[in-house]
Amino acid sequence: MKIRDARVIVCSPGRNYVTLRIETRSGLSGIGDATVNGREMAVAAYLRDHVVPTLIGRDAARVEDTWQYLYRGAYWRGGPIGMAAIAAVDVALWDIKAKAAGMPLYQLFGGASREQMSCYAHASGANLPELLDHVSALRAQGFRAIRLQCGIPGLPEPRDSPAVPAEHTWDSDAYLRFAPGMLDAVRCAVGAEVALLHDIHHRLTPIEAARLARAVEPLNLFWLEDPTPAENHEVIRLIRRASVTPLAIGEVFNSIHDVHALLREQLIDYIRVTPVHAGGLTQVRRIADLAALWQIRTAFHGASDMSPVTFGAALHLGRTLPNFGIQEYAGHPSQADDVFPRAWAYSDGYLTTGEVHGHGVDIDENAAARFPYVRSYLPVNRLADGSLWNW
Ligand code: KDG
Ligand code: MG
Repeated sequence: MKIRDARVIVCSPGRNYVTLRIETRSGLSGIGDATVNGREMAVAAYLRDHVVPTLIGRDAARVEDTWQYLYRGAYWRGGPIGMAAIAAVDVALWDIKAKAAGMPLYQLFGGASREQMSCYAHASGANLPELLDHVSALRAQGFRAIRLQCGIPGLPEPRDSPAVPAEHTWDSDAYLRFAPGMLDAVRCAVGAEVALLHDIHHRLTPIEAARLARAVEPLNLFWLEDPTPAENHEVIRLIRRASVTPLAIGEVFNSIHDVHALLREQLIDYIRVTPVHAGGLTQVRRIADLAALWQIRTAFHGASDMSPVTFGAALHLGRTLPNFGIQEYAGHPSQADDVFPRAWAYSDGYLTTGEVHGHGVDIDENAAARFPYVRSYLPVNRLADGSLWNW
């Protein structure tokens, strides 16, 4: 099963996605996602210029060896760009392996532990009434777990510009005055049984995060996410000592080495890595197994910049894991439906993999060509004094 060709497809059906297709001489092909939001062309170039030339003629069946070859062979290990490139190759090779075996991918990982994966949706609003309306709409679609994000009263409107990152204003004091009441208002509106989540997006100091986690304890949140910048794990100890509100961290991690201290010290309850940014299924399986030692469950990152291909991969893995927790599901732009035909589906609060061989997601390259790449950036945050903060 030698690799005949590999090509990178960059498209923008409502937002940018980078996809790698690998074709074998036997006629099988598989695809993987390499999207790094806001830095798409860097990973596309990494794949085109440095990875694809080394793949031609390799045995597509050697998934682990190819992972090691690209990881060790680069010498410069880790990082979002290199690991997303490895992930795209890895997921495409797993896709081919499962197609060659004539099986849906979850069968190669030991078979189903569950039939469907519970998931959470995103509710947001410029203000509390808008947020509550969004929550009601999601409840009507069957979601039983909802992430809550809300505009903070008194902060200026974001300054948008098409050419450079939008500039938002951040004020941790205003946020901390508002957030507990906002979460309480939703809890009162939906009752005790709906799982409520909130993402702090790396914006607080350790002591601020500890205060918030303690203040919202009576609300029985499903989790608080990314309370502080992700680089320093030691500060999570302070939050842990202050509160038993569950914590979810890890969407920006690329490596098993980024997670093991958090897992070993039981500083988190949910690990948020995703196949695309953490080196594909080969490494994320290892991370999930390591997490299981401390009863830490998975919550693979599933914002809309994770392409439908990453969802296919994540759901097949989630279907097998004993410590699957929940899958984030923020949805995709409707234009992506034509570009990425897929077997996975949402219904009544759950996601299913489907039974198509491989990971069940394909890319229609003609449809993709109708949506050329559009340069775009994530926003940045500034404090009132003009200095930069974490967005
Ligand atoms: O590209 C950045 C997004 O994926 C991120 O802002 C979404 O934090 C996020 C989440 O929890 O989905
Ligand atoms: Mg997040």
